[in-house]
Amino acid sequence: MATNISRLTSLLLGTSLAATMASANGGELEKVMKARGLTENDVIHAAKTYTPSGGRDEFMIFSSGGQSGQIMVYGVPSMKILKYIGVFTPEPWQGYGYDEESKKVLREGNIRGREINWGDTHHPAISETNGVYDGKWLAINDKANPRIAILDLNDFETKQIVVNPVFKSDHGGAFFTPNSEYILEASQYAAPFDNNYHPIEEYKETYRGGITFWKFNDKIGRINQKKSFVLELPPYMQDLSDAGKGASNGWGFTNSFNSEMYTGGIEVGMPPFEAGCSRNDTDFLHVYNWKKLATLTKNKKNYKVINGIKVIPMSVAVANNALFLIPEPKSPHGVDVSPDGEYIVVCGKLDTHASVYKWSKIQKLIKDHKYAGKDPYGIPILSMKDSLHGQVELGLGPLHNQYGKHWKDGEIYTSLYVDSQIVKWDYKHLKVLDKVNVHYNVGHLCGMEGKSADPQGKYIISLNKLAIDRFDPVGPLHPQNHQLIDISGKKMDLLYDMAIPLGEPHQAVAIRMSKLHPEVRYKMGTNSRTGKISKGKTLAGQERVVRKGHNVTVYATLVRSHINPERVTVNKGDIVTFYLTNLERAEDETHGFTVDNYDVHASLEPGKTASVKFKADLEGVFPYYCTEFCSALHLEMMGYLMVKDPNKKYVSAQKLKMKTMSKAELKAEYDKTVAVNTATDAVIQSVVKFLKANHYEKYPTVKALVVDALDQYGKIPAQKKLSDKAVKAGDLEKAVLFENMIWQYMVKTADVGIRAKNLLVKKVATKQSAAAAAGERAFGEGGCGGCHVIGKVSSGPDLTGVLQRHENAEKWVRNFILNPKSKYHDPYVEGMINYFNLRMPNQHMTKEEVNNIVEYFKWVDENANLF
Ligand code: K7E
Ligand code: CUA
Repeated sequence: MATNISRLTSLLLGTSLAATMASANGGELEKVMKARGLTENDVIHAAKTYTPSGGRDEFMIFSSGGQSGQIMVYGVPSMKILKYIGVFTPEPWQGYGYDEESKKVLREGNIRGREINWGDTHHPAISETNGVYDGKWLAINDKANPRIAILDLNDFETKQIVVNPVFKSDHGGAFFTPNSEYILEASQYAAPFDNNYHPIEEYKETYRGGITFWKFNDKIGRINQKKSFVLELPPYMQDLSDAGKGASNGWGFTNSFNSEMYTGGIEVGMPPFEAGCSRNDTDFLHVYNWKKLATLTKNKKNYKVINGIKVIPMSVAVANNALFLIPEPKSPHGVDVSPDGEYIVVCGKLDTHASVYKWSKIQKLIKDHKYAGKDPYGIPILSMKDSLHGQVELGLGPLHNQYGKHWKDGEIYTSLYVDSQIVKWDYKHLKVLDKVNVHYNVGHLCGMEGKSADPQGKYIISLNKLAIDRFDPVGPLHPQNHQLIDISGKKMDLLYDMAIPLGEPHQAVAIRMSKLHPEVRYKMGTNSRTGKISKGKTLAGQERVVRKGHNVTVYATLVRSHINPERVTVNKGDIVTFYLTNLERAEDETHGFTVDNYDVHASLEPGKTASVKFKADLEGVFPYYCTEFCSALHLEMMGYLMVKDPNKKYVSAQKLKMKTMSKAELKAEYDKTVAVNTATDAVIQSVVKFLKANHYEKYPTVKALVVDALDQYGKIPAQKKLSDKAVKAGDLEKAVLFENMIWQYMVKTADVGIRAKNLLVKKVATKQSAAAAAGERAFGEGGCGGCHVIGKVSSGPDLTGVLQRHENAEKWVRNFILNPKSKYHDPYVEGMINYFNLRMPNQHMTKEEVNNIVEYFKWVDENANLF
């Protein structure tokens, strides 16, 4: 491995591959490249994206999951998928839609009483402070059922869904204003704001577009629906939006694609929508002052209330100089405000140009009341020519834009749908700089914080619509393709194809990993969906079953490796609620819970309380169990729900006569179990002694493990008491069971304790040289550990002190590893072979690997006291 890295480094430094190959011993890399048909460029791309085991990424990507109604999370540059988060769609792993707490969130998304269990997610957005991503909250829209969802980036869970009460679809959301005051959501397909029927012939009079300004409370991360409002707009089919920032802070921008107000009608012999909607040469960019509009909602005369939300009529907005239109090339798609808010770049699908509008020019026209005309609804139109900074011909089908690190010099990237390219250009000096082919038909592109006030550069991800021949075939429905592009050099460099198997991810947002600080556990008893302590919070010792009429409530706890209680009997027809609290504090100790056949599931991360509820309408015996492989005794983490019919008489089955143990046998088993426990405890004590002697408390990660281990250990005295009590009562059978329980706790303690010890050894040992570290890896990967355990005699001798055992030992060891056979008749080796009944095999290590292993042995000897 180490040798490969040094070779790769020289590759990256530009040494020709052939020369490097010749000088490198073994030629392993060359062999692999040959076998897999990789070019030198492929290997460089691999080195730029490959993230070794345990390695971390620089950016985190939140991608819309499209029709899956979810959000997908992955890392850049590794492109490793980290999570799918249920948003508008049930997600069973996280219990989303299968436990009561999350169902409440999902059901907030009901529309006019109807349950909706899917969403068409398009545009995720991260909350902002001064226009910069702050890593606290994430919002995303559902185009099909106009809704916005809020996720908490503390635990990556969906916390709120709000339904737009007047829109019938939404596309231009979600977009945060620069201090997360509002989330903008523009409608798409115009429709009547009320819920009544209106004939299509009255389209111009009764169908409307609009923008909803969702008031956001960034302290608690929730939309306040009462303080939110809608701006009524003409039925122009509003498309994407962006909030102004910096110079244009307080304003918003929204595209549209049907200023013709065409209404289709293939079935009555009219040309289709696509023809009618693209007749005019220009459509309208909507420009509006949201700060002004917000103050208008303070006075009742400025708005109407429709379906419970305040709606500001266009006429009111116009009268208050808060709404303007500017022509833009026909059928535009993306509108993207520059990091300083001074430029607004619009790309039209049907126009080969990007149009760069300048805010100072727009502002001047507004200030001077210089209008080129008015639209049929009386909205002032500003001159396109006088608002433009300029236009650049980019290619066919420009859609979306992202800014680069050098945005001040004009660096911007645009996707070209029809040309299947990403183009790098200069929006200030209006020239094209570079193009790269993508595969195929790119929609959005995602820069690293590329639409914030502080773009980070480095990478662009191309979110392609078609994958065609890029991946192994999986039937007519192909995966989507996200392509990672390195933009750090002068030329863009396509690095990696990532298959997306979830839905069509329209847009993704990237944030620097260091801005995120997610939790590893909840405060004990937390209802994660509200952030408050659950009324079902149950601590150890408080487990109980409460019956009130037909309602049976089970207060249960889960901890490695049992669910308490383990038997619950109810009557057929009872309404059963299980409140489940995971008592663990240890990181990543999640338990799951389901009752077979009852379609419920909860994911219980450490500290969480969630509940499942169902009508026990099936008679029978239903196992319930933990659904996460949480521990060695995970399979035993189960119980029974027994549902009996109160109107039935059950005849008891004949008892089987089983042979039971004699008193003497029981006593022997008891003694044996106690002896095993005493021996196990001695091992634990030696580990504890080591941990204490080496000041484990100074290292937080080690300390967390020790706390968890002691937590398990602390449960032993209570069990011991029960065991002793059983002995006193003469019930050895029960005493053996309690002693077994003690052993289980000891195993868990030892399991975590030994992990802590290994970690601590690494922390307190002298620092490993690079060669010694490489040697340890070679030792592991070369299979040496199969026979040799450092510090212990295993199926081969202990290697601590091996460099003291022979004359000229380093050379001796080296030769032995490279050619073991040559020493089989050395008296010492012969003795070992006889003792272990094994011969040291030839592992075909390289000289460099063997040198490193010797360095590793030196490090072992320096730290021999630790093993
Ligand atoms: Cu697909 Cu932003 Cu909905 Cu463009 S949108 S591609
Ligand atoms: Cu808890 Cu499996």
